[in-house]
Amino acid sequence: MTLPELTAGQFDLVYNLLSLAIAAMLASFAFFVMARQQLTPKYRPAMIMSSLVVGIAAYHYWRIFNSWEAAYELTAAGSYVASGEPFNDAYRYVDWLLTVPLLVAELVAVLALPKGRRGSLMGRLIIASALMVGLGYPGEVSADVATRVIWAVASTIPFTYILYVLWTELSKAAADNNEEVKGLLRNTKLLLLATWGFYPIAYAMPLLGVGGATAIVALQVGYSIADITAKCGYGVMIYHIARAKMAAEADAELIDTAVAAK
Ligand SMILES: *C/C=C(C)/C=C/C=C(C)/C=C/C1=C(C)CCCC1(C)C
Repeated sequence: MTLPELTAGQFDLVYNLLSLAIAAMLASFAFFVMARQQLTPKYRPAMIMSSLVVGIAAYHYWRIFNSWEAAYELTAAGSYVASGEPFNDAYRYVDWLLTVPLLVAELVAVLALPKGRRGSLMGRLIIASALMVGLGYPGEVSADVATRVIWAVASTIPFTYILYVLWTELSKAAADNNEEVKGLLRNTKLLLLATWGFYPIAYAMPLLGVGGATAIVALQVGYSIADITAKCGYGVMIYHIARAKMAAEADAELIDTAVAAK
């Protein structure tokens, strides 16, 4: 893709958001590492995966940020033009290829399903995640509208499958839990739909008749905001689910002990 000329405001908006994303990922990494110690062993794998997700993303955002800076140069007139160095969009897709399966696994881990079910569920979801990201990439790097649409449609098939499976699993899991956990699981479903649904919308920007400069800015801003919410916000949500389930399990244990003592 050729890089369009940007106003200083447009260039800075992307620059500052990429920088914010690095800060958010690093802060979340510190939080998830410390939060793990507050959880019982059963829930720790979910927090370890949350830390891996934001750690991997912090590294990739740092690379994207440097690539953005190198791809543009300031003109005497105060606008930004392509420097001749390409802007590397592949970092994002490599990041998703690693972090999307981990995000899915994180949720399956916190639900603490029986071992057999968990294994087959994770296998199917990880394959679907890889397909979704892999099929989206050829369209992302193409400036041709038809190519962009075809790969988007192909990528939407595994995308719909993942959301459908996670949605039904979250609904099923809610049934065996108390009101607090139910509320958290419901909010997680909505968070998933809202954040994951944002990616195809950002992807579609260049198709919606939005012109060169606006399209690239909207795409970068959209993906960065979606990533911060889908990785940091979602990890915090998973932490709250684990805490609420631990509290419910501790209550159940107290009742068991009281009954046994009678
Ligand atoms: C942390 C990164 C996450 C959660 C990335 C999620 C990415 C998607 C849900 C991407 C979906 C896409 C489509 C459904 C169609 C168009 C191509 C994609 C890859 C943008």
